[in-house]
Amino acid sequence: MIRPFENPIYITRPFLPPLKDFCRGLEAIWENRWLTNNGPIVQRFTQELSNFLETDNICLFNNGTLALQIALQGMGISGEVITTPFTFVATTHALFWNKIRPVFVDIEPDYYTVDPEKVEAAITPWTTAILAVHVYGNPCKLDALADIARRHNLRLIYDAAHAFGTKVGNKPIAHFGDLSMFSFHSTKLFHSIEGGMLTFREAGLNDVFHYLKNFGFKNEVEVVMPGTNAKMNEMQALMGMQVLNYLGEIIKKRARITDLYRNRLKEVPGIRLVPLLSSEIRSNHAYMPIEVDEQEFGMSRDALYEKLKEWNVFTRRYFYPLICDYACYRSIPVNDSLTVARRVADRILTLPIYDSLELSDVEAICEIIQHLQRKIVGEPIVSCVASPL
Ligand code: T4K
Repeated sequence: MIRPFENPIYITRPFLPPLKDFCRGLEAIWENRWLTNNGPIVQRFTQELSNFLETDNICLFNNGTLALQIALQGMGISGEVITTPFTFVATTHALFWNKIRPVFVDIEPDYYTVDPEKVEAAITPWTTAILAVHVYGNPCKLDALADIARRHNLRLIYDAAHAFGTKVGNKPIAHFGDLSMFSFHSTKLFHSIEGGMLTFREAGLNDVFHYLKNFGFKNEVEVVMPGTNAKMNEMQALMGMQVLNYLGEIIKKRARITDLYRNRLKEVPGIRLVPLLSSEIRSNHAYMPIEVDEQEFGMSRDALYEKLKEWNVFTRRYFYPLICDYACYRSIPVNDSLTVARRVADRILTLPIYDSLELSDVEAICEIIQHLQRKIVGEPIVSCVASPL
C-alpha cells in the first residue's frame, strides 16, 4: 500500500561525509587558527580538484554566482552576450552586475541547452561572448558552439553549475570552452556547503581571478583592480575535500535512481523523458527532469506539482518562469520567439534525486504519479494507493 510519505521528500538532500571525519578536520582547523584567505585546506582542495580535473587553471570561490561574475569581469566581457533564458537566475545576474546586455535565444528540445543555430542568428557587432548552460548537467552542443565562437571570434563561457562530474569521451566537462563555472552549493551532487569554481583555458587569468576575489589586492600595498570578496573559507574547503572522496559512489547511486525513474515513467501517458545521452557522455545525474503534457497526462504540470505536495513530495519547476519573464528582466527586448523554451518552461518538473533517496521511495513516487494519471483518465488502479495527506 503506497501512503503519503511520513517525512517530506525534497527535490534534493545534500550528501554529508561521516560526522567524525568532518570533526577531525575541524580539529585541525582549530589547531591552525587559519579560517579563510587562502588557507592550507583551500590550497589542498584546489590541488585535489586540479588533479581530478586534469588542469592547473582553476580558482575557487565562496559561491558560483560570484565566480561567474568575476569570470566575466576578469575576461573583460562587455556589450552583448548571447545566452539562454532557461536557467537559474544567477546566470543572467552575473551579466547584469557587469553591465552586459543579455541576448536571450531559444533552447533545443532534447536536452534544453541553447540552440546553436539561434545563437549564430543573434550575433551582432556588439556580441562579445556566448554564455551557455549545461543545464541539468547535460553537455551543450559543444562542437557547434565552439565552431561558432571560433568563426565569429567570440569567447565561449559555460555555466557548468550543474555539471561537476560530467565527462565527455573521458574528458571532464571543464575542458570545453574558454571558461567554465561550477557551483558547489549544498543542493548540488558535489558541494562545499556553498562554493564555486572557475576552470579556464588561459593560464594568465589565474592571477586576475585571484586578485578579483580578494578585493583586487596584488600584495599588501597594491590594489590593481576593483575586486570584491569572494574567497572560499576553510570549512567550505574541508567539506568539499571530504565530499570529493565519495563522488563516484554518489553518481552511481544517482544513476540507479535515474534508471528506475526512466523505467517506471516511460510508459506513463503524457510524461516525456529526455532522450538517453550518447554513449560517449558520462552523465552526473544531477537532476531528473520530466515534461508533463497536460492533454495526454490529463493534468497540468502545475496541478501535478501541487498534487504531489499532498503526498509529501516536493518537486521543483526548474526552470520556470524563464529568466526574461522575471520582473527585473522583463524590459530587455527579446527578438527570438523562444518557442521551445516557453513550451518546456510550462511543462518541466524536476523530480527528487539524491544519493540517499531509497529506490523504494522512487518506486512510490512513480506509483503516485501513475495513480494520479490513471485516476484522471478513469482507468482501474492496479496498485493500492492510500489517500493523500
Ligand atoms: N547557474 C546555475 C545554472 C545554477 O543552477 C546556479 C544555482 C547558479 C548558477 C549559482 O550558483 P550558486 O551561487 O548557488 O553556487 C537552489 C540553489 O540555491 C542554487 O545553488 C541552484 N543553482 C538552484 C538551481 O537551486 P533554491 O532556492 O531552489 O534552493 P532551496 O533552498 O529551495 O533548496 C531546494 C531543496 O533542497 C530544499 O527544498 C530542501 C533541500 N535542501 C536545501 C538546502 C540548501 C536541503 O535538504 N538542505 C540544504 O542545506 O536554489
